[in-house]
Amino acid sequence: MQAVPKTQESTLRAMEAIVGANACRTGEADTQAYVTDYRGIYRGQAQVVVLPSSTEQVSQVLQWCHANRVPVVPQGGNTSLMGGAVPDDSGTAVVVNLSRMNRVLEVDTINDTMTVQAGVTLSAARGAAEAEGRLFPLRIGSEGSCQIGGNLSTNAGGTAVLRYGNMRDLVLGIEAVLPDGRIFSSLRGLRKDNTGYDLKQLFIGAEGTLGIITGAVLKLMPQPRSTAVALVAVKGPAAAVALLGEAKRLSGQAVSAFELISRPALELVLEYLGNVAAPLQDRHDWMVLVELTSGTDAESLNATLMEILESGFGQGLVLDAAVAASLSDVQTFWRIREEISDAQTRTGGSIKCDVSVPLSRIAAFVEEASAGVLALVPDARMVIYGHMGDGNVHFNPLRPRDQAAKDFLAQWYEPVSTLVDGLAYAGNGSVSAEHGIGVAKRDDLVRYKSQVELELMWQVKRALDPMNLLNPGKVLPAP
Ligand code: 2HG
Ligand code: ZN
Repeated sequence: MQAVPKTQESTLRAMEAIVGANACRTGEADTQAYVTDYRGIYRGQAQVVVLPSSTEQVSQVLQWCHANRVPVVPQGGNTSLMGGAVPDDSGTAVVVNLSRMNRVLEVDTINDTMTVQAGVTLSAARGAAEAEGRLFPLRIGSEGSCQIGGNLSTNAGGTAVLRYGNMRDLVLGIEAVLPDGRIFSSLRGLRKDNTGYDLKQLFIGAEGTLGIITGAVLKLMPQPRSTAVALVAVKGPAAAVALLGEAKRLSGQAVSAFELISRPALELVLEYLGNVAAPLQDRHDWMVLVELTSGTDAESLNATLMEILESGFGQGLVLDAAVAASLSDVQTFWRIREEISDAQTRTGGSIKCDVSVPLSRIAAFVEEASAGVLALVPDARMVIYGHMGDGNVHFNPLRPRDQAAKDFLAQWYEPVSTLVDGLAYAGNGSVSAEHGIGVAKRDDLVRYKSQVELELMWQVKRALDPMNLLNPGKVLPAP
């Protein structure tokens, strides 16, 4: 059923009555930050942006919008790369931004869980855990702005998935408000609970199309006692995968990150950062950032790292390595990795493919896709990097230096991403490993999902949101 917009005045009055006038934003200047994604690619409009301060308020907002058939766009830190958190340009939607629901409600150090409101930023959640000697292990570059509700809604991944899993693996309970305003709550923090369908999983990764997540119980881990990091030049993607195998064999569970970095990715980020020295003296085509963390002392962890590197050298997998000698080195190595995304945004003209394949196929995928793209665009800078340890790479060809971003990006869908995504799909992979679907990848669902999967997705959507009011137009293509 088509959403019928109310006039802004009546919507505004209703919203003010629920959340208070100071928690409503209208007009271009005051809503701009909420209707535009952070890269400035997706620009929409909203009748009003509301910033509720409680689950009860979110429930009342949704009840009103449901009764009046007003579409609702849930929003956390607005860091989606896929346009998933901003409204379309029809101006009919109410944006519900969760930023004011930013309280850590409880850290239970016996149960090793933390109960938070959805608007807590990832860095605040990590900080609250750390203050109690615990680790909340999700780690992504946008941690200062992204929020737990958004992390859950997109099933965020990042650099620690190899060891700790995606957001889906890190949550024990959630609270969510349904499209009609009813409150679903499973904030129990149980590691065992086989009482029928695990309904909370429906909302995780649904990108706000089935309900608005308002709170969560998260799993906590012990803080590692030691960390060892190295930037390692490897012979190629296949050598990187073999080195990962060695690292797992020699360190048990200690590998906490294994990030591939191509030479154009490193060159780009060093150019962007300006004042950071290259950790390795020579230039190499392929590198990996290896991190080990453990509950043992630093000395034995460093010895394990050296053993891995020596084995890699011995087998001809490793060409050179820079081992972090201090905390500041660790931070610099990570900064280099984390800033690659921003370096691309600043340069402009980056075709983004966020693909995953089984680890056994990742080297062949990277090699074939690189050769394929270079055959199409010989001067493209092959910015390829990311979470190789879990089978996910950001395969982001960048415009040649002398080509305008607009001209390069004209080749995004055809032929570049069709080729890259097609190879990933053919290798039993995914065309959106961790960034979700939003609007950017919506049409790809039709291309890469089976009829049965699409039908089931629509059946779930209709069961929970029969009027298609929650984040309409996101994830699911038109029925
Ligand atoms: C990362 O791993 C993020 O840095 C962003 O997932 C990747 O900008 C990108 O393509
Ligand atoms: Zn990533």
